[in-house]
Amino acid sequence: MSSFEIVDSFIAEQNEKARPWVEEDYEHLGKKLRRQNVDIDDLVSKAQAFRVAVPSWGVGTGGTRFARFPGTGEPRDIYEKVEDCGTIFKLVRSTPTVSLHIPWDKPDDATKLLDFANTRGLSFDAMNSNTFQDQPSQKHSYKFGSLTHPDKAVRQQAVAHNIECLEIGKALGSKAHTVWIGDGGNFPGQQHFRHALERYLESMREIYAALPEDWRMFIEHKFYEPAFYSTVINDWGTSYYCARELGPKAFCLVDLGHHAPNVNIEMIVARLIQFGKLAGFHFNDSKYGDDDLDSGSIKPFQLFLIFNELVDAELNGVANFNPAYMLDQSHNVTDPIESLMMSAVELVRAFVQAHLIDRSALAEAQDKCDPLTALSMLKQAFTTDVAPILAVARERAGGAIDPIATYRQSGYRLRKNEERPARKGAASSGIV
Ligand code: LRH
Ligand code: MN
Repeated sequence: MSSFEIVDSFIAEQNEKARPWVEEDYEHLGKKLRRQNVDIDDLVSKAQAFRVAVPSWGVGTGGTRFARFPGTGEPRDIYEKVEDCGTIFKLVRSTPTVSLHIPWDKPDDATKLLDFANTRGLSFDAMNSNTFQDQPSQKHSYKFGSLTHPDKAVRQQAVAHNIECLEIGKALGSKAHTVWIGDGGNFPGQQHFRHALERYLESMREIYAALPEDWRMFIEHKFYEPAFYSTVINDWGTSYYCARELGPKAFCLVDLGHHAPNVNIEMIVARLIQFGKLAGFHFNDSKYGDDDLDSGSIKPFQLFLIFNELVDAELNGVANFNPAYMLDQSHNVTDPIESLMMSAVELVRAFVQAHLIDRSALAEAQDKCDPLTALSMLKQAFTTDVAPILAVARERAGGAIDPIATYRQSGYRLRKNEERPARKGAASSGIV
């Protein structure tokens, strides 16, 4: 049975329905922006150039330790995950890369998988290792850690797994490797803080030595979970120290959900940009812990402020500034494809709004110690409805003016439900 896909003619047909409001709103916004000496078409080009990677583990339904409520037509293997990533890319046009997680996505035939992805206009972004779960055939358990485990044999096993990820990534054309470890302790005294970090660096130096010349290594910090008392790579400071220690190919990745509530993440971003060590992002949103909620769904102003720092660095030609943008979310109660599309749109929205900031007026207000004028420069941009720009950017790139409506109208999920009967013992494809 051939697998159903949304064809370009169907997207064009749906776009016809939405065209009247887009053209009217686009023209109106164009006039408004012209008064600010802003060329709306220039912003459309910027929106079209924006790119964010989709996490393979994001297209399956996620869950919590309490429960997972599987959706219909769930992807059952890496090919169906890539197929769904292809559908997202077809509709929103800003997600041409997929970030894989090993061993969840370990391909039997890397070349076959690469062809399958390329046929859908996709390529592979940063690889992700997994030493936070024990695999059935594994010799040593990661219960008490992986790259920082007191037992050298366990550390060596974790190092070997990361090097295997590099080999798979090389075959798939990836150019970066993300290392997040859950290593830490649940009790005071359980871990020697300094020794654990020394063991981390010893292990990471071996992985770094195996990194191909043109690759980057991304260190991902997280303040807690799965360890609930101490975490070895708990904050950006520790990550930055390690990236400096490891060398020029090591950088610090900022997962938005990996910070204590109310931490000023946009300031951490500014620091890592200034220090030339910003790897990029795992975008998501959260209210309490590492909730992995949809980007821009809880704190859209924070997302905008983060993009304000990124656009400022881009416009000022900061050296070494080449951040990798990825989504890292868990979709427990929505259709993952809809959530990922909406999240990708929210990132482009924040990016375009950050390009609307009158930066000379902002700098003047900052130099004149005029905080309210400074804030109003940001708020003016943040409160500008750029939806027409985002819609035109998608449409000019062959995508959908209204991705969610077009996706729902297509009946894609129902068709996948017919094509993807549940497989006995198939592992869940989302984060649980
Ligand atoms: C850890 C994390 C990490 C991934 C995992 C799926 O919380 O953010 O980036 O490996 O989620
Ligand atoms: Mn992450």
